[in-house]
Amino acid sequence: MTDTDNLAAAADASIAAAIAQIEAAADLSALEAIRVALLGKQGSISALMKTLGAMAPEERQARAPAIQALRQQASDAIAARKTALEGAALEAQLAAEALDLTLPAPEAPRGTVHPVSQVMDELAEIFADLGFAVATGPEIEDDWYNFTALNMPESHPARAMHDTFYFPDTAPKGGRMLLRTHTSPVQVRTMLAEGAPLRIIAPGRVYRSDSDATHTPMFHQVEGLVIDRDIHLGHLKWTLETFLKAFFERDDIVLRLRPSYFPFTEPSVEVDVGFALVDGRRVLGGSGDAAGHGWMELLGSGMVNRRVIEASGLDPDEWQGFAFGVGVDRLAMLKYGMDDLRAFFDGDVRWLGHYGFSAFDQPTLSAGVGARA
Ligand code: 2U9
Repeated sequence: MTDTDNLAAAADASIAAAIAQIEAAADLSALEAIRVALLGKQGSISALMKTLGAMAPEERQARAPAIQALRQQASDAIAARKTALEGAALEAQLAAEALDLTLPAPEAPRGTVHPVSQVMDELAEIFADLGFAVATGPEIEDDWYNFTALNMPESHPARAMHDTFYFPDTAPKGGRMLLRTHTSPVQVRTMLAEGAPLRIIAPGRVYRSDSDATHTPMFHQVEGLVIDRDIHLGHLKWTLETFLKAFFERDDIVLRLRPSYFPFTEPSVEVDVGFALVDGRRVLGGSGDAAGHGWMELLGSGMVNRRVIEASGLDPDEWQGFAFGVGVDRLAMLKYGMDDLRAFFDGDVRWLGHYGFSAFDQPTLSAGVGARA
């Protein structure tokens, strides 16, 4: 017998063993290991194929069909085993993931969306329609962003009026760390990061050391900021009117602007909304000057002080803007008829069950932002 005869005989014997091994492969990775051992670059059948190259042409002609048949047999057996294993794996998965469609539906979820979250979603929806993006920032601030950049230097009396919660640590810029007393530092950060023009609202939690029936140490604000060229008070009034009409879903909302003072705006205006007394309850709408009507202070606003524009990295001769601020909790109470602010933060599931919203009630302008299903 020649060397090749020996090799072929050995191969014949081992192919039977190999096929037995293939058929016994328990899973796809065991099968792959066998494939590599037989048909891989260093595999035994590949080695046999290489012997063909060294043979004389007549011998090669004689031997080649058997060797190629061997390779074919092995690869057919591997393919067949692979199909069988994959089928079994799928069957097992289907059996494990079977759903019993005759089971009763799970109990409806009982969680609700807190009115503050609902109102924040409504605000985002209304202002998105006016081209405003939502901006957020840290609740732990340093006094430069919270005060100094907003035209309240160290000695400014307004700082004392904010009842600030200070941390014992010192801020990176040397000032003090604090819990933000308003969301205004978000606008400063956004102007510094993005420049102008800009249209943003900044909703979020703010903190003041103040606690009674109408004040909680943490509450929610939304502030708005528009920075562009040639912005004036008319833009401010139109924007607030459009926002409040959409939010309260009434076309007869009337605003009254009164001169006021805030360090970060100049001129500053407080905004009152007209209401009617209906059965002793205040219902927003109509002029506050009509008989049986009155004015309710709702928002603070004004043209952004040029010193604030400067501190935020912009040229106040080129860029102007208006800003406003309003309490989100207050907006929620007015719109949804809640009378005790403290209940907002009690986490009482009965209150949430009563005043909360379904997660499926996404506010949309087309359906009325506060529509309940
Ligand atoms: C920048 C410039 C100006 C935001 C403003 C008010 C007026 C205001 C109060 C309303 C009720 C706070 O929640 S509240 O107690 N807010 O009166 N806020 S103007 O002015 C800004 C903000 C950021 C850069």
